[in-house]
Amino acid sequence: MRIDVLTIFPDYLAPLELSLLGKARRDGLVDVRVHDLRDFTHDRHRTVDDSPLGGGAGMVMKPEPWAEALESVIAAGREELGDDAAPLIVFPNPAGAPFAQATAQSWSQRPWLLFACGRYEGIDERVYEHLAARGHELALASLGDYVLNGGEVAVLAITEAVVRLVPGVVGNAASLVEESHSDGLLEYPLYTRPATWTAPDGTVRAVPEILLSGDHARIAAWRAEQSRLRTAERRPDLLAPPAPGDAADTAPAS
Ligand code: 6GU
Repeated sequence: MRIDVLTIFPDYLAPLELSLLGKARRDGLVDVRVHDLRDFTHDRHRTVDDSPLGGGAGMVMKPEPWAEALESVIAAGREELGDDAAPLIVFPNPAGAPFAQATAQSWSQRPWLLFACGRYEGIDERVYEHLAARGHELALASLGDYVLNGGEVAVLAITEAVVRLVPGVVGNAASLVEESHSDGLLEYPLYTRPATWTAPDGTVRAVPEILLSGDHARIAAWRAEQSRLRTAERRPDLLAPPAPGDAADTAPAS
């Protein structure tokens, strides 16, 4: 999988070198390239923003550097991946569709993701229009209902969620099946040895007895029930059927 990231803060993406993601890169499973948007400006101050037309607070990212940068990154990618290669261009944006495990599953099967990190109030709308008119596939993705200063932290989160689903990245594929959200529910509680643990305050805490029974069918049923109870308690929205016309009633954005 090829991943390009366009940002005015390339250093923000340094954690992509670490841990599971860094290993996936070294193993040749993902090829990550981070690009500085300011390299596609032509003025002395390397300007990427300007005040909003029509007035209002904050700054808006100018269309010229974005169009030039995206075109350049796509051309460079095609040199390596072939002329027919086409990225999914992802704009992390609090006004986007919610990024969820189903989105991560879908994107993990893509050969090429291109993340475009906006800052300030956002990117000039004509950049999206231009890309769509040129036949590019765009996705606006949000991490949740709160505002970050820019897309970089979202790219770290989205990339980690996506890359760990790429075959070969997580050693034990079975661990991806049982985790929270993979079946639409929260994960059941987990325990390890010692089966009877004396906490620092002297309280003796034993694991649920069924886990020591060796009865795998009953353990599976107990875990399924725990998942359901936990989901009902913490995330009832995951159990409620979506109302007709809700965003969650339609297929997730690819
Ligand atoms: Cl993807 N971007 C920004 N700037 N803020 C966010 C977000 C994304 N998701 C939640 N808040």
